Amino acid sequence: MENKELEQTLVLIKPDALKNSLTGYVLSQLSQFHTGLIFAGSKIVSVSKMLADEHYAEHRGKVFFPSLIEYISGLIHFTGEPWRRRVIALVYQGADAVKKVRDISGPTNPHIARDTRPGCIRALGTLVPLKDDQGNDVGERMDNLIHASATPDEAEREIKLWFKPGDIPPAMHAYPVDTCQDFYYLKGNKLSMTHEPGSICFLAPGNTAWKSDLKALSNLKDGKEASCSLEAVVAKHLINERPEGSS
Ligand code: 3AN
Repeated sequence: MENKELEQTLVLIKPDALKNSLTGYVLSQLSQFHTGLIFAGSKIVSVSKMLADEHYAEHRGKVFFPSLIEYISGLIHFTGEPWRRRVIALVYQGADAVKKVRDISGPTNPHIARDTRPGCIRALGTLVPLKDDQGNDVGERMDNLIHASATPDEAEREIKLWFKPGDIPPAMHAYPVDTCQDFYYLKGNKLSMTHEPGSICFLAPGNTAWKSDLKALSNLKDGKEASCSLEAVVAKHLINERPEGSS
């Protein structure tokens, strides 16, 4: 992003914030009056395993990863209420968007947030001990209410993961888009260029898509290395399209 005035960042208001009715508080803290930032996108998202896994890809294999995926998917805070399992995904835009929102969010660990930055949003979060099958402490889950992109590069990856270009007004697009020329289908977890029974068409000729996604798909279909995984391209196209687990 060359024009700093157009810098964008991703915010997720996570299930613990929704459960505790903190949405209004978070939006108020991030309002244009306080931050100078404006909305570029917003959506209520039922978070699939595919989306959660991709969002937190850097933490795969860590002891807290399974619990982190359950947390962002709403399974922890809305166990018996699947219809309430959502996050609010937002794109904010403006000068120094990433740093401004990170500052107001505060440190990742809510206890450290309380100690070092009282008043920041994550100071209202909680730490939950994680146990193994024998009941031994193996770590903790950080229920910290809000996700905020850590760097402009991370913001680009995350915004493209959660939002299609069509979710954001064209004049606010921060990353190049292009028109899709092919049909792309998902069959199971495989990419296919032709329709087969049970396959899902996630992009069709004429659709607007992130240019980097189209490049990645073109490479993946040719068996070449791509800048991101198939799941990172597909997940956003399946948001709110069908219940988790159905094909
Ligand atoms: P941040 O959300 O501040 O950018 P990341 O990206 O390092 O922090 O971590 C993403 C999420 O993973 C955090 N919000 C937190 O819920 C969880 N997490 C990160 N590090 C740990 C850890 N050491 N123990 C437990 N959970 C963690």
